[in-house]
Amino acid sequence: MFKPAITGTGVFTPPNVISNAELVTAFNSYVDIFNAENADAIAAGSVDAKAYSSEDFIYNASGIRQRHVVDKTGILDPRVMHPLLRQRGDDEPSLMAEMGLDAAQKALAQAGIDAAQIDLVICAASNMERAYPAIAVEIQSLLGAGGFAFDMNVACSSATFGIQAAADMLRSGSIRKALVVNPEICSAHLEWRDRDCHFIFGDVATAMVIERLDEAKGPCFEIDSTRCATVFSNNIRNNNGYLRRSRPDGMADRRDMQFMQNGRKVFKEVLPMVSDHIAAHMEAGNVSAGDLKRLWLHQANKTMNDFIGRKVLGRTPEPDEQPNILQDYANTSSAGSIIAFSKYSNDLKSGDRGLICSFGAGYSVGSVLLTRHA
Ligand code: CO8
Repeated sequence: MFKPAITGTGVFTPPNVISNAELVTAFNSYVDIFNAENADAIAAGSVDAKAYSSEDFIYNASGIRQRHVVDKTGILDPRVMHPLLRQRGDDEPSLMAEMGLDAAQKALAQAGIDAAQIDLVICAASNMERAYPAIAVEIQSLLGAGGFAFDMNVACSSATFGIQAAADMLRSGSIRKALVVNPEICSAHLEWRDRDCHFIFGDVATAMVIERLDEAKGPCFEIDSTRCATVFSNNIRNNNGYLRRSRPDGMADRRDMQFMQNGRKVFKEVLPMVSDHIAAHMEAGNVSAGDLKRLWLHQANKTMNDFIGRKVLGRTPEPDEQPNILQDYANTSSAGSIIAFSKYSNDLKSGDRGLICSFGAGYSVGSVLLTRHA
């Protein structure tokens, strides 16, 4: 058995930023247009008037101040309300592959290895821009990596489930060096016309190099253990899919073809699931709260993270013990905890322990216990 370690991380951050103020201005213009165009139906009671969004609500409910997106012009145009992305030819890199490639190259540079040494690429994300060929195989080809590649989707938990898959293959010896890549174009499957969720998501890509600990060239994090769990729930759902065309109203602009959630229920049901999951993982790994120097949690909601941090540590965490990035990036699905890990891990000392935990649709929860080697 070989010991796996995360030896490099990379983050691709799209340059376009949408502040809460810009988002709410665009949304409220859309509401004015919608209510004016449907004035008769609203007066007759057959259509509900839409209500304004609010900056205060967004920040207080979620902790989000802004989000990065691949296109902001379409999202902020009240007559469009979705990103405008050009159609790419089949001989051009796909957008997910392009974003993933940028993050992967940064991770490889940090690990100090060449792409040709990689023998597994996993593209782990909450949505794939096409069914096949796998985005991971395209990234493998663009990088010049060897071995094999595949896509996997466990929504917000994709990255931690990807770490477990790669770490287990590395332990058994079936692979030697892996890249887990998480390109998340959340803006393209978010319903920007729904005030309950229009503020939640942003776009980003993250990547991690996972190698044998004894082959690490510099400081790294040994993967001590991983733990994944799923419980079926309809409270976070997207019904888009390849059967759409075959249904009577197949191509209609249906709300359920974008991200839908019952946020309150998710909040109430996922919190105990995550807290219990982490406690069981720590107990199995003989890790006490006092052993943990850092928590890199899924970045969906600040109040949720504050609660989980208190539960895990048994006290209110200091800000640097449980760093949040969601104020700058919003929820970036599987990439969120990895952005936090990438940006807030280099200061840890040899022997320090930490835990990555992601959670979301499925429901799904994945945790990774790490030890720093400096
Ligand atoms: N402005 C003003 N008022 C608003 C707004 C708004 N923008 N939105 C809602 N309100 C109103 C509501 O209508 C409601 O009014 P009323 O009380 O009159 O009915 C009131 O404010 C309170 O609304 P909520 O109960 O919805 O507010 P919450 O306090 O619950 O906050 C949150 C909403 C922030 C969504 C919160 O519930 C939350 O964060 N829940 C957890 C969600 C979560 O973690 N989900 C994980 C999803 S991510 C995932 O799994 C990946 C999926 C795949 C990626 C998809 C990419 C697109």
